[in-house]
Amino acid sequence: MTDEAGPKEQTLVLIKPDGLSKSLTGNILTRLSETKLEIAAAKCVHVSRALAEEHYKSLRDKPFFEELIEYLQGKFHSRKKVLALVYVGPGAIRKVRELAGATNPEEADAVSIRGQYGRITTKGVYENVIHASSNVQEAEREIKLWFEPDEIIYDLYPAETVEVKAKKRVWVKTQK
Ligand code: IDP
Ligand code: MG
Repeated sequence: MTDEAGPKEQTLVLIKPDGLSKSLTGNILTRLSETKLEIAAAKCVHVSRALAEEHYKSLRDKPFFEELIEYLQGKFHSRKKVLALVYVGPGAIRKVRELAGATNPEEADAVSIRGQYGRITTKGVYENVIHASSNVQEAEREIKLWFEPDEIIYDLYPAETVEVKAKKRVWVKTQK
């Protein structure tokens, strides 16, 4: 449950499958902690094709789109998942983008996260270990795509309670 008013700015961060497969999670989170932003949500996600396509829908017409979708789904890596996080705080979008570095890891500042850890594959995919929202509108769209309201510790956007009738998996009760 959330009970506090949301902070001023928020951004979606994804540690992509290459970051997880290369055991870079700790390093990347340490770099992100330099921003002094706060983590307001975090979870591991098995990325469906539909989620990957929706996330990158603005790139649908690019020649690298198919590889990009497969990359985000972890098809090229041992860890077929991403770590999704919401960072909140003043200037969150700009601060994380700066730390992430340029999209092309070979053009990224050498000490940025993508400069340090990214690469271009022989297939031409930019494996740049991290996603970061690029502006306020994209941050809102992406955070709402990856997280439900109660998975975030702040009320970042207006939410409502609706009645749903749905099946869900629960833990099997074991006898003690
Ligand atoms: P961004 O991640 O820096 O915001 P976008 O243009 O939104 O960059 O592209 C999304 C992702 O698509 C990039 O992070 C990268 O993995 C991949 N990508 C972007 N441009 C290219 C390209 O020209 N060739 C191969 N992959 C690309
Ligand atoms: Mg982008």
